Amino acid sequence: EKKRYLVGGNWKSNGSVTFVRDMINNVLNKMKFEESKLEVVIAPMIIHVPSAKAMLHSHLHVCAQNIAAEGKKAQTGEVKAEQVQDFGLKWAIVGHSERRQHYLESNELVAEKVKRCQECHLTAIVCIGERLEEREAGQTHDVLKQQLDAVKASVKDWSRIVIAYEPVWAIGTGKTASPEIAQEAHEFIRKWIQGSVSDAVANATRIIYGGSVSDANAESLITQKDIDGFLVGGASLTEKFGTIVETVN
Ligand code: G2H
Repeated sequence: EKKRYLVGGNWKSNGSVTFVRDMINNVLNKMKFEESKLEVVIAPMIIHVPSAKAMLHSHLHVCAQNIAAEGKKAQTGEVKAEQVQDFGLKWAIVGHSERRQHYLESNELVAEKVKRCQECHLTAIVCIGERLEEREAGQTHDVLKQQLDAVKASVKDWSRIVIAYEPVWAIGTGKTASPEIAQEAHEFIRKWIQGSVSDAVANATRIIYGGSVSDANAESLITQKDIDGFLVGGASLTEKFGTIVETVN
């Protein structure tokens, strides 16, 4: 039985007041899809979250791009899971490779953030993926296993976890993983869940692909057995996102 697909638009640090308004009115609110088959979430920069939430049709969910780890009371510049929850959001991206790379987020820190999401009933889109040199050294499975092992203890409710496989070498580079490479990694992740959690959770958990997803490659990826949706970066800033959503639907 096929689970509900998930497509996320990760706007990263892009967009302006005008962009947000136009993208929502001209593209996102015009998309047609079957909610029973597909869930769509949009992750704007935090400063645009309130206006996006007010403008988006209610079947499009707003997602935080990041949340604070457990910390001292005062954390200048951070947004806590409680505040994301208080604002009425139900989703957060955690452990994106750009944060792992540029903000030195370790597997342990990502695990803390996953825990915070669980405590605040946010569904976490947990990003994992190997770097080019790791793939070339044949370490892909080891890296994915370490990233998954690290978050395991943080998760009590697997229904609020989505795994995003995002090979770092395919992010924003225009190099998509081939459907075969992506499927192979997704199958490995599903088997990890089976072995580390349970068969039922492995079957129910959505494993989505991210890394230069476009209107041109969405079809060949989504037809793979273990690909349950996408996390879209660059293409989510354009009308191509609507085409990707239609393709998945
Ligand atoms: C991967 C992806 C979105 P892009 O980071 O998370 O971005 O589609 O631009 O490669």
